[in-house]
Amino acid sequence: MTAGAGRRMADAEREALREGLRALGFDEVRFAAAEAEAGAGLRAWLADGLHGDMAWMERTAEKRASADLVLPGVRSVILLGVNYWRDEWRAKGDEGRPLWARYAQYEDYHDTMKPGLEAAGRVLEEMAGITAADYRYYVDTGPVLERGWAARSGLGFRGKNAMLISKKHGNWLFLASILTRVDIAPDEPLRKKPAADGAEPAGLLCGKCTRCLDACPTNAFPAPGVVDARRCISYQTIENRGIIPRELRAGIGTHVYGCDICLEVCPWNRFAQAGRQLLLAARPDLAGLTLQELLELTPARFAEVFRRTAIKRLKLTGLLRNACVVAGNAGDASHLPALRKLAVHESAVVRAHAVWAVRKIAGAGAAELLGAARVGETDATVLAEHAALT
Ligand code: B12
Ligand code: SF4
Ligand code: SF4
Repeated sequence: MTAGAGRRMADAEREALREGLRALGFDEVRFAAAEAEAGAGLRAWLADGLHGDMAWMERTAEKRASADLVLPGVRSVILLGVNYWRDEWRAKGDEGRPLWARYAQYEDYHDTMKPGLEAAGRVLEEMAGITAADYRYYVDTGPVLERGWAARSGLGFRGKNAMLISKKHGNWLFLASILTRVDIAPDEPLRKKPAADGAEPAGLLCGKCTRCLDACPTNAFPAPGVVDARRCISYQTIENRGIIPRELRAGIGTHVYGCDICLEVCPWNRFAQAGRQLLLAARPDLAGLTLQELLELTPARFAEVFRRTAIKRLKLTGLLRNACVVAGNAGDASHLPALRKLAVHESAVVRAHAVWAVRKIAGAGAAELLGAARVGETDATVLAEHAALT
């Protein structure tokens, strides 16, 4: 441990640190004391299997519940928010194009925010007299309950939609955190008295509103503030790399990557203003892609269009799978030729969803359209989709 570790920062230093981090591009900078243990909700969520196949959430649960296991001797958590709202989103309709989660209409935020976090670390080192051994920073990827800490720091509150909602920026904030051994006086949470288990309650400033719970097309909220990831479009279209359960496909509508419905309907967004985007790189072109273009993506075109975005991690097969579901839901017969080609794609996952989409569009005529694709099919999952045709 270095000299600055464990030392209480003076108020003036603390405010200078806040300003220094804001100048780097973080729109919100808040502080929380690290002693809290509030893992009960996480443990219940995991025990109920609501995390689906995200085994990494299970593996890291104890660390997520206790910051001291991530950085022994941790005293404070610095919460950082980056506003990703764009004004063009308020006015523009989607003109029937596939929908992309707003957070994904940027170069991958994990990458573009990283230099900001590195710079933040250097500011902290200098101001507090510590070394890199006395802090850890994360943006989404670390074993940290970012929304819980953000609520504790007063950055916002946890909505019934489970999002960290800021009074100023609404639902449109990326979160990042720095765990540090420097002792920084904490900011006040919106609710001054924490719940008995240390958790910030969901829905603190929601009142009687239930818009997000009512709007979710796949009924993914078993309770306010709790998401059953297995039913969430975001999980199914991004995290699940295999077959999307048939009963959820209709609810996916035209969402080709992620879902913003429970964020969009929230009245707290009315105050959101366009972000400074100092740590983001917008990709407005993605929203302009047509469904036909997606269904015809080649490996080379996929690599070119989705370079540096988070979507590249889904890989071409994942995106084609999602595009098939969107095409089935769109019900436009002009997509049938592309879908018939995908029904003989090298990936069984793509084939299965293409067969489903042809059936949705062509109904009784699907068996004839897919006759050639069925010949030679050996994969059990794809055969099950073919069998459902009759
Ligand atoms: C796993 C995950 C998912 C999963 C599960 C979602 C879920 N609701 O848990 C899936 C794939 C479904 C998902 C979807 C989305 N995600 Co996501 N996801 C995560 C991730 C990696 C972990 C979340 C987690 O721990 N979930 C487990 C549940 C139990 O935890 P929780 O919701 O935080 O609630 C518990 C804690 O807050 C705790 N708690 C309460 N008070 C306190 C106080 C203290 C001091 C502590 C320690 C804890 C604590 O108790 C709560 C439960 O009882 C985080 C990044 C991170 N490291 O936190 C991003 C994150 C939550 N996702 C994010 C985003 C943007 C999304 C999507 C909007 C993407 C999209 N458009 O498609 C959707 C929104 C869905 C929704 N309504 O939640 C952002 C949210 C930003 C914000 N303003 O809230 C995050 C923070 C990533 C980031 N760094 O910006 N996501
Ligand atoms: S992101 Fe979409 S599918 Fe997931 S909980 Fe919100 S509204 Fe439901
Ligand atoms: S939509 Fe309503 S209930 Fe849902 S988070 Fe926003 S204010 Fe709360």
